Amino acid sequence: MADLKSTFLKVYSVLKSELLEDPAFEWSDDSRQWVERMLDYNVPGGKLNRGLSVIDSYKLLKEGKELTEDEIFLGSALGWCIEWLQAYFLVLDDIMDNSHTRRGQPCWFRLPKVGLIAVNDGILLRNHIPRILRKHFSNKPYYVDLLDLFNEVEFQTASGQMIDLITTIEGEKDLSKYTLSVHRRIVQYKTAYYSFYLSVACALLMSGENLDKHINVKNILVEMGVYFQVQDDYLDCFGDPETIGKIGTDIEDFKCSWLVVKALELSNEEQKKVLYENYGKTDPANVTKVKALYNELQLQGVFAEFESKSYEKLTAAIEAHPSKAVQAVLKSFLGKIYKRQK
Ligand code: DMA
Ligand code: MG
Ligand code: MG
Ligand code: MG
Repeated sequence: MADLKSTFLKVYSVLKSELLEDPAFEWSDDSRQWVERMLDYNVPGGKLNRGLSVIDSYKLLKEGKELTEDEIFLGSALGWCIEWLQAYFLVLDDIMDNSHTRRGQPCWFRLPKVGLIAVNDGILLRNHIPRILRKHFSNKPYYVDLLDLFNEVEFQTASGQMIDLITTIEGEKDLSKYTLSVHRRIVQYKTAYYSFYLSVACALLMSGENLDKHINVKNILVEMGVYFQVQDDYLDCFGDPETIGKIGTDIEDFKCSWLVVKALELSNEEQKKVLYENYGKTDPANVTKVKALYNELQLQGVFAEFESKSYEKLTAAIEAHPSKAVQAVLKSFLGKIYKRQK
């Protein structure tokens, strides 16, 4: 495992060097240095779960057959494309969510020299993906499917982000709109496709599979993604910022978080009034009142129950799948996130 990770990180250096060799930066060292610093700051510093899962999944699909060096490189390159996609979305997400820290350091746009240049950096990160794919996959029979997959998943994620953001528009804040079905729609789109389906879909394409034949796998992964984002919503309030590497902003941002949806469900009229008066305000005194209400409603326990129910349901769905290899892929994913603290 440690070995897989170090191989994976070596592939990052290769891909980075290739991107930095672009004629776009030929005339200026400053620009090359900017991109290098921007990549190092935003791409490799996360848990790398999504990226590593491509190789993991591919291995399981090959049912124990030793992978060639070429296969390891290609699987890693696809894994990095997912990490690049994630970096692109996070750089922009932190601006839009007005966040302060990410992965234990200030958000990229918070650096005094960066500011809103981060918007263009996000666009650059996004444009690196098709360059990596063209360089390493243009001779593969599944190249077009790969491009189509990344485009589709990017569209889904951006659509989820849009729904997440327009529910918080100033002057139209309305807690009565926040239901479990609105929450589900947001998180399915903003998180599940890119965080769960994409890695497995990449591994399936590399194995020569047709994605249209794996709708069931996709559905299970989307459910897992929804569960993962509920964990993210939970950790935003109840997680340890030191451990998760970011400081929560969902209450201040009036987000349609799983916690506020549950709180609305469980509140009496008086408690609802507290939510309506304090949710979505930046003043720490308001935030404290919302958190106190979450505690009063024992949302930690409600979440723990949701977590074990989700685990049971997902395990049952996985075990109903006809292929043992696919089961192994899905179980490995679930094992990585169950009861995660970060
Ligand atoms: C993030 O949702 C979704 C994407 C596509 C980046 P979020 O704002 O809850 O994420 P985080 O808690 O990491 O800022
Ligand atoms: Mg965010
Ligand atoms: Mg967000
Ligand atoms: Mg969050």
